[in-house]
Amino acid sequence: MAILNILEFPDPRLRTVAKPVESVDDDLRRLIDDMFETMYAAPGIGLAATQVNVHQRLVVMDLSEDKSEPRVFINPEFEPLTAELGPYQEGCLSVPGFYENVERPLQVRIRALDRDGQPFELVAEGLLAVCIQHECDHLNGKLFVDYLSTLKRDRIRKKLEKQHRQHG
Ligand code: QAP
Ligand code: CO
Repeated sequence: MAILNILEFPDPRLRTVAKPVESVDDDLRRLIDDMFETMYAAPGIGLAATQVNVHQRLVVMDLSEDKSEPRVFINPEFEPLTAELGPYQEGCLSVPGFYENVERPLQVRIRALDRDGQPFELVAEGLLAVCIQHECDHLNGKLFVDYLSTLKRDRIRKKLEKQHRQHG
């Protein structure tokens, strides 16, 4: 297994729209394992392939406290089940050190393929609903900072650019 490099805002590669996975094979499962290792090492609770510069529609997630609930979403899609929005303080491995409230639909239906290529469906609310929407945004080249004011986003961008200049 390997720990992969995580792209950081404002890297333009984070704006790439990912392509659907065409075949759920051993190569893809190796990538999935590397993404879990990368996410657990960070540590994080969700990681989209876009963040490791692989532009395929693939997300890994583990919302447990003890790495006991790994979840894989291949070609994930969601539809809001309610018009009601709620705030959640989001962070992102690609925006390290910054956390801001984002409003999203509170309940969504998720459809995806699992690591064997089998379709599954689930209804999510709470952190799972927030996280899948945040990760699906990555696959479409979108970041949580895009929901903030230009002022807040520019402040975050400048601080991260300065850090990148200081230590590569
Ligand atoms: C996305 O985020 C998420 O700033 C996953 O210094 C987050 O795993 C969805 C992390 C919150 C919903 C709610 C962030 C690690 C991890 C940082 C993450 C940091 C170190 C973020
Ligand atoms: Co993120």
